[in-house]
Amino acid sequence: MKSHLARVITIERFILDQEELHPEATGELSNLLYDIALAAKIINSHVRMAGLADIIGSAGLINVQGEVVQKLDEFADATMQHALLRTGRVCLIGSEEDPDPIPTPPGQAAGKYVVLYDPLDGSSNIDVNVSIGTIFAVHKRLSPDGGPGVLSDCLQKGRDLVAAGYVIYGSSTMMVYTTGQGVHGFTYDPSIGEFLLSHPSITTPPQGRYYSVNESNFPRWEARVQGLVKCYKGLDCGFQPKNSRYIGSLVADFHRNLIAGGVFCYPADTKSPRGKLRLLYECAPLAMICEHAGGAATDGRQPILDVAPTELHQRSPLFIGSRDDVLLAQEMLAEPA
Ligand code: P6P
Repeated sequence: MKSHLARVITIERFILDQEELHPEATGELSNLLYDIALAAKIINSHVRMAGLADIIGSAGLINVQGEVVQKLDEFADATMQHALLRTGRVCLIGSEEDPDPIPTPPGQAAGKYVVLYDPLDGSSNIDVNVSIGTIFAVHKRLSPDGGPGVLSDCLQKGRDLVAAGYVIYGSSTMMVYTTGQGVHGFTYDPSIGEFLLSHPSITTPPQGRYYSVNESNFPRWEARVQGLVKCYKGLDCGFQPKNSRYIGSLVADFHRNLIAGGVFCYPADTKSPRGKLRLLYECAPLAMICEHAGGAATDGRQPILDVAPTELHQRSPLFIGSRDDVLLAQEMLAEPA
C-alpha cells in the first residue's frame, strides 16, 4: 500500500539538517539541543506517571516515585542539570529552582554555552492535571573560554540568545524551539521514544482570537492596562472582541496563542510591581520564539528582547503573542498615564 505519510523526521535528524545549513557550525549547539531533548523525554516520563504515583506509592511498589511526585519540579531541575553539566558544552546554568548560577563540577571542562531554564513551570497545576512546561534559553558565554562561567554570562539581552525553546506536557508532549532559523514543533511519540517533526516553520497569526490574562488582578492594574484589556474585550475601542482563555500555566497559554493566534498578558500590578514572570528563563526565550514566528513581546515600554538584565531572577511585565495585539499594548501603555 502506498504510504501517504510525509517523511518522518526526528528532532535529532532535523537538528543535524539545520546544522548542515551552517558550514561554520561545530556541532556543539546541535549536541546541546539533543541533551535538552533527552532531558525532556526523561521529565516527560515522570510527569506522565505523576497521577499514578500515589496509587503506586500506596501499593509500596515505587516509594521513590511518590517522593518524585511531591517534588517533580526538583526532579526536573536535577534532570536538566545531569543532562547539561557533564557534557563539556556549558560553562554555567541558571535555573528557576536555584538562587545562584550552577557551574560545571570540578574537573569538568567548561564549554562555550550558558543555559537558563525553568525546569517545570506551572508545577502547582500538576495535582489538577493541567498542562505544564519546561522553558529554556541558550546564550554563548561572554567570559574567556576554558575558565569558569560567571554571572554576567547569564545577564545577556534576549536579542543575543542563540537558541530558545519549551516543552509542553499537555494532551501530547511537544518540544518547540528556534535557533533563529524559524520556529519548529516536534510531537513526542512514546511508542518509539522520539520527538517527531509535526509543526515545521510555525507562524502566529498577526491578530489573535484570544486574550489571556488573570482578570482577578484588574483592580490592581494601572488605568492604561485596564483600558488595554477592555479593548481586547471589544469595549471602548471598536475592536473585534477576543475570546478569553486563561489556563494559568504560562507554557500552555503561550502555546495555544502561538498556534491559534492571541495575546498573553501578565502586567505589573500593585502586588507585583515588576510583574510576576521571570525575564531570563520565561519572558526572553518565549519572546525569541514569538518574534521568529512573526509575533511580538513587550514589557509595556520596550521589546522584551531589548531589556538589559541586571539580576538572575528578575521579573518583568509581559505582553506576548500576535503582533498587532502586542503593538496595541505597546501603543496604549506608552501613552502618558
Ligand atoms: P496567576 C504558574 O504559577 C505561573 O508561574 C505561570 O505558569 C502562569 O502563567 C502564572 O504563574 C499564573 O499566575 O497569578 O495568574 O496564578
